[in-house]
Amino acid sequence: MQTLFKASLVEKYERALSTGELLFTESTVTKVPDEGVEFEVRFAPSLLKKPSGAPLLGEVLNSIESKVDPFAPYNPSLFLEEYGPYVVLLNKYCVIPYHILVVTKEFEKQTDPLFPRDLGAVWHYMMQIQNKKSIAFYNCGEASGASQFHKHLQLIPLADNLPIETYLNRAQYKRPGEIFQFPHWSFIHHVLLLDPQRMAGTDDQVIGEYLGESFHSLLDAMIESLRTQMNANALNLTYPPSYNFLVTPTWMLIVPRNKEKFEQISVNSLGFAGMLLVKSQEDLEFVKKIGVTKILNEVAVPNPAENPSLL
Ligand code: B4P
Repeated sequence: MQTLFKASLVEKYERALSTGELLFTESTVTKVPDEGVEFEVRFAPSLLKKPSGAPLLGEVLNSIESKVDPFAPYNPSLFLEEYGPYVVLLNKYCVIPYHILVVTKEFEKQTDPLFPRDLGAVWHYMMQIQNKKSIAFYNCGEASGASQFHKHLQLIPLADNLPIETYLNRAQYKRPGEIFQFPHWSFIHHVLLLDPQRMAGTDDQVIGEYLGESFHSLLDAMIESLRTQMNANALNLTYPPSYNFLVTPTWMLIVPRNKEKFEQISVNSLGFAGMLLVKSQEDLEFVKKIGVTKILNEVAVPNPAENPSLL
C-alpha cells in the first residue's frame, strides 16, 4: 500500500509537471543563523509571476458566492486519490517536490478548527509518504498566510530536519503532552511532544483521535493566552483568531497570528518551522538584515507573560 501510493505520487507528479498542469518553481536556500537556529530562507524568484491568492474577507465572501474555488472542482491532472471525506491533490504551485494537499470533498471553511478525522487523514499520508520525515501544516484564518478558503491541510516530504527542531531537541526531557514554549520566542506559541506509544498503532482513526485531542489542548492553551492578551487591550485581535498549526510524527506547534506579513515578507506555517519563502533578491537581503526571529515576532502576537507592561 505504502509503495503503491508513493509510486502513484511520483508518476502523477511527473506527468502533471511534463504537461504544465503542475508548476514547480526552482529555488535556492540560504541559511540565516539567528537565536541558535539555522533558519532556511528559500529564494524563488519565478514565484513573483504566480497569481497572488491571498484574499481579504470581503473577497472571500465574493469568491464563495461566485464559486471560485481551485479545489472544487479540482484540476483532474492534480488528483491523486480519495480518502474517506477527502481528496488528495498535488499542489499546483510547489517549491518542494511532492507537496500534496488533503482537501475536504464537501466545502468546509479554512477558518474551521481541525477535527480528529482531518488529523487522521493527514497522518495516513505522512506514513504513506515518508515514515519519519514530513511535516503537515494548516494555515487557518485571514492573517495566517492562507490564500484559499476551502479547508485543506498541506503535507511536505522533507530531506532533512527542520530548522526549528534545534529547539525541540533541547526539549526532549519534556513529558509527551506537556505544553511548553521555546525560551527564544517572546510571542504566543504552544508546543507539545507526541507520545510515541500512542502513535505506534496503525489505525488512522485511533491516531486521529489522539492527534485531535492534542490539537485541541494546544488550541485551548492558545485561546487562553489570547484572552489574557486581549484583556490587556494591547492589540485588536479578530475572532475567530488566525493561527498556524504544524504537526510532524513527533511534535505539534500552534502560533496565533496578528498579521499576514511584515513589510513585504509573507509568513505562513512553514515560517514557524524555520522556513521562509522570498520572491526577490531585495526581500532576501531584507530578511538577512532584519533576522527571521524579528519577522516571526512581528507577525505573531506578543506574549503578555514576556511583556509584563502589557498586563
Ligand atoms: P494556503 O494555505 O492557502 O497558502 P500557502 O501555502 O501560503 O500558499 P499561497 O497560495 O499563499 O502561495 P505562496 O506564493 O505563498 O495554501 C493553498 C495551497 O493550494 C498552496 O499550496 C497553493 O500552491 C495550492 N494551490 C493553489 N491553487 C491550486 C490549484 N488550482 N490546484 C492545486 N493546488 C493549488 O507560496 C507558493 C507555494 O510555496 C505554496 O505551495 C506554499 O505552500 C509554498 N511555500 C511557502 N513557503 C514555503 C517554504 N518556506 N518552503 C517551501 N514551500 C513553501
